[in-house]
Amino acid sequence: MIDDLFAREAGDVQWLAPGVCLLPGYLLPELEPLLDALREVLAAAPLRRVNTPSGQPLSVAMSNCGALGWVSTAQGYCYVREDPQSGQPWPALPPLLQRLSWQAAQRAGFADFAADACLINRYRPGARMGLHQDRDEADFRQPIVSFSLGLPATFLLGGLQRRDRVQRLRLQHGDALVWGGPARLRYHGILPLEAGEHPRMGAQRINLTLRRAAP
Ligand code: MD6
Ligand code: FE
Repeated sequence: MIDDLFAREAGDVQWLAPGVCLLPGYLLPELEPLLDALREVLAAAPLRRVNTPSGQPLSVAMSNCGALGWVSTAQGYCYVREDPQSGQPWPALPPLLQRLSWQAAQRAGFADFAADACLINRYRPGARMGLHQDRDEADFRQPIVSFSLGLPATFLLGGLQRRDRVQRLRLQHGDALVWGGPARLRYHGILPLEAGEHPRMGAQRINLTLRRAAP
């Protein structure tokens, strides 16, 4: 246990592929303040089910915080300043999330990451995310920082072409994944969440993806 904590404080970094860096348990030392901040954000901008531009319901419920929020509209995917559900600006990015994402990027070798958008995804058992690329941001030199909370999930790490071979990676409660450089446009997804009950988070997985959306 002591070794385990020490490894975390020392900043465990695992390179899984060029540009893909896992920080196991990264969030755990600041978990409770992070959950407090998340609760406040979701009170102002509740999670909601959205449809793809073609009208298919996504199995994941979503919300956002930060200056920009990622939304799906009949015209396609884009970043917008206001929550379409309330007509109000998205809740501000909590300073703790700003710092945690900056620091995770720094540890992975990306200096000066300044997130302006945080997409919040909630998976219940059975929910999944099909293979996709993240390509709605202005500058692909900026990485994406992804935080996982609650039930474990299997992350699919594909290549730059949809048909490329897919590797599997397990994401656990408290993990950070930094994704950038040569990996920035790799296809990826999440397998259907297995049923379970997480001791702190219940029967769900929450993923926060922090991005620099504007130039
Ligand atoms: C998820 N994540 O982990 C979905 N995208 O639930 C993503 O789609 C994602 O984790 C880009 C970079 C990291 C990610
Ligand atoms: Fe993605």
